[in-house]
Amino acid sequence: MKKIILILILSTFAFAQTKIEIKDPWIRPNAKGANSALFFIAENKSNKADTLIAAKFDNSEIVELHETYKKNDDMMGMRQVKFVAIPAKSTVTFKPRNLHIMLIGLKKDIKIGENYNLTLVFKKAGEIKIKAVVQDMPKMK
Ligand SMILES: [Cu+2]
Repeated sequence: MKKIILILILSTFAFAQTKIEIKDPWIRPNAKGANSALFFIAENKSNKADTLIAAKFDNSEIVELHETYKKNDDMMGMRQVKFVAIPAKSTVTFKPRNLHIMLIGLKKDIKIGENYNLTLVFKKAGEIKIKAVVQDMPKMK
């Protein structure tokens, strides 16, 4: 009987988890005191939706989840969002002029070619550590 209960607990735990894979993380170079941003592809391989709720970076004063939106005058603006949903069996791309992680108030110069450790925090998948390369804006397609 004990064995059955244990299996039930374990399988419930397994179902509550999601599998999120982070691909191609990169951040923009900038000088100390300025802002940067983190971009990546988040792939949810599980059949449960998950939610990105926070990000951590040791080298900036503030880290925020941001989205880009079109203002009334057709200019592009950006604003903080509390979370970003990552639906089941789908991919969400964080890219320039779209979703991004805003790194506000850099504590040091962030230079092209360097690598930085960051952490993404998901509601179900928990903390995912990533290593992002510093590179220029990709060419517009
Ligand atoms: Cu932003």
